[in-house]
Amino acid sequence: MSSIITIKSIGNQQDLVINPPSGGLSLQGTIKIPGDKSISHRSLMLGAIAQGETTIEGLLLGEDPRSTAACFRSMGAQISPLNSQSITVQGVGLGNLQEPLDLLDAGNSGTTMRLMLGLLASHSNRFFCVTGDNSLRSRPMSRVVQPLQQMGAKIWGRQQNSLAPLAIQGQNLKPIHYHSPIASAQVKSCILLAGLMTEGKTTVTEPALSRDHSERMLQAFGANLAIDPETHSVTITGKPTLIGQKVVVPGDISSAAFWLVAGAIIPGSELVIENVGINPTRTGILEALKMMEANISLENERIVTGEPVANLRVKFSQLKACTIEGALIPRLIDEIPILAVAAVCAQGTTIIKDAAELRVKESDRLAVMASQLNSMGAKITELPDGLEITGGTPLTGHEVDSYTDHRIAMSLAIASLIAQSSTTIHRSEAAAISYPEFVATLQQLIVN
Ligand code: SPQ
Repeated sequence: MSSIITIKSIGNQQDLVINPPSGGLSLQGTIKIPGDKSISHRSLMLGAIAQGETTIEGLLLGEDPRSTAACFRSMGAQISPLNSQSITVQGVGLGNLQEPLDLLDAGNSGTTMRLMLGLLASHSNRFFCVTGDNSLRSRPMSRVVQPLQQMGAKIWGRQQNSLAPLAIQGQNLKPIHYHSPIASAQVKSCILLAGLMTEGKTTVTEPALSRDHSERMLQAFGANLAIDPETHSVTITGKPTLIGQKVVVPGDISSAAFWLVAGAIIPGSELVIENVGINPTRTGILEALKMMEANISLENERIVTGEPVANLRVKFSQLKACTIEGALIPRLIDEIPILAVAAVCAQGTTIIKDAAELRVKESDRLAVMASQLNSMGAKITELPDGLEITGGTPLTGHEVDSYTDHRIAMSLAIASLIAQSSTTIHRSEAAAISYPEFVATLQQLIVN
């Protein structure tokens, strides 16, 4: 490691120290990024409940998919060790998940817990207990427990069955039409997975379109879905035969986002990020950065097993403030922490609103980004549902904390690259949830 980047281990925790040279640095190079986290979870889950073998190329080897794999192994699916880019899953067949002998531990992963709940609640005559780490045990589960209860599910937990640990007595469920108050792929996917096991047609309508990886993959595995794009509604017909598939996981645009912003804000930078998933339900980050006048181009656009993919080239340019709101929010929800870093470097005042969901992620991402970037000299005012960021003030190195949130850890690392002195990011090991190679890639790209 160069003297610009140092890692200090304290027990299980890591401090990442970033000390940019006085003359500044730039980032240059061509990189690959890890597999898409959302698609990785879904490929493991659908592989586990399908008949026969599923092969997965490019699975994210991060902590969150490891939690999903461990849960489904303990319910009978055979999943090869997550130590290579090529994984095989021998599925148990729809309805055949076994009752696990112990707790199902979703770790830090909201996707694992919420999607899995739809499957567990609909496996009759079996009992399950699900839990997670400190962060996940404080995240709201009522958003999936309530619709599942409307289908007839029996679920118990703390605070009116809204917090994990949750106990589930599986039932034969009845189909419903659920109008979700929030645009959430986890809510939508949970209900669709419960609908898989339920006789008849189960429909979910959401106020704006959330990521549609579940819909795409369910159809590829043989489920019968009807999608109405005008009303943001999806209907699943229960009890299909699901057959194992070959899945190729594209690179995660949420991980690419750190490099898109780094390349855009650090003078002299030019980066090519290969094989990035550009599913339109995920490309809000590209639209937001375009509004900010970032210099980003898409190259070699193609379709890989049903998902659009491209190489992304980014070059430094002076960014301008913009407003990010409305239906764009669900299409860039996980990129708002790193967009806040972009806004700190933009001319003018950027407004982010309609993003109250960020308060119930792995951390309260609005409060944490505002407090941590302000401690480095940024001018950010927290709004109830967003942030108001006045750009153009130089950042100074400081001690900051990830609050054990992977996206915060990596966003603060990118902010540290433009600070005028050394920054220490406490609990930076959180990055391994979605991007284990983040620091190594950063190291590879630095030119000074
Ligand atoms: O899985 P988890 O912990 O909820 O992860 C996050 C993330 O930042 O990686 C959110 F904290 O991503 C969610 C995302 O915010 C992953 C996801 C999915 O795969 O379905 C959907 C989004 O959440 P939601 O609540 O909007 O459905």
